[in-house]
Amino acid sequence: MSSKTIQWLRIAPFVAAIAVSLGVVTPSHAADNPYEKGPNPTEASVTAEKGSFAIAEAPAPSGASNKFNKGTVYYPTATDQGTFGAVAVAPGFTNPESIISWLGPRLASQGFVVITLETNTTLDLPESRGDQLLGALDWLTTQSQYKDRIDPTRTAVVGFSMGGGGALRAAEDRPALKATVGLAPWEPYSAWQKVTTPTLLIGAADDVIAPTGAHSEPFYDHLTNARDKAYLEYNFGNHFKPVEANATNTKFTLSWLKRFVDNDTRYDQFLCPGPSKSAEFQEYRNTCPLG
Ligand code: 9J3
Repeated sequence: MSSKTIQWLRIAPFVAAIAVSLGVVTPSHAADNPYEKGPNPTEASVTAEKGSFAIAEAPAPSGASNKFNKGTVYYPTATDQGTFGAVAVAPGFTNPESIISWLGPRLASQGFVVITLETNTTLDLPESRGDQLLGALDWLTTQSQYKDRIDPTRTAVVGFSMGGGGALRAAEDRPALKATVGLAPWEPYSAWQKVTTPTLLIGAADDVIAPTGAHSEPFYDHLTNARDKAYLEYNFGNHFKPVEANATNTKFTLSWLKRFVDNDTRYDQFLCPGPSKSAEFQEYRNTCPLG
């Protein structure tokens, strides 16, 4: 062995250590972001019916908490992936839980613990729905048998129609929420200046129950203190378009939750710059780049 080779062997471990500390060499696949879950997203993965995680579902029974009625919990079964963010989902006026049930498996299989709700009564107003969303998150993160799977500091709310108004009410009451999504949100009140949580709204041009000009659009305008916000409007479709189990609703809802509950910037590509006006979309307004 030449003396040059011996010299190299002596310093090699130090060179390697410096390379690792400079990030030149990645010792394992560990992500910089500890909250990041699942493989790199693609257009196919964000629009899919199922993500990469195996999930289980179980009832959140009536009587589990006096802060909400009951619902269903969907959760990734993996226990070697760290803790997951938690998401509560509420339906709208007169709706049973089933209208939003599709979001349970879609979101859970992408790496969230999700609770979908059957509201106290189907006639509850948005404020009550907001309280129920928060009550469900509190039960899920502190009392339920799923609590050890969850990071209680990373929670979000999603709602359809009066449930969407409820999601915004929840964000107004609890700034610690990491993300809010309103699907065809409905609420006569629209002074959302207190909301700081990043908020996504999805509306449809032919909605006469929660007309975008009276709900989503003023909501977007009045969310002046939201860290980030986005508004997607379908160019067609009635009140139920934003709660349809389709690729677009999945992509935007999932990407918003990934970006703000998991700090997962891999999903920025689906939100920013976002779609242009087209046959499908009347408009997309946003605060890109996302902060
Ligand atoms: O689906 C909804 O929650 C719409 C809200 C609504 O119809 O309010 C009427 C009182």
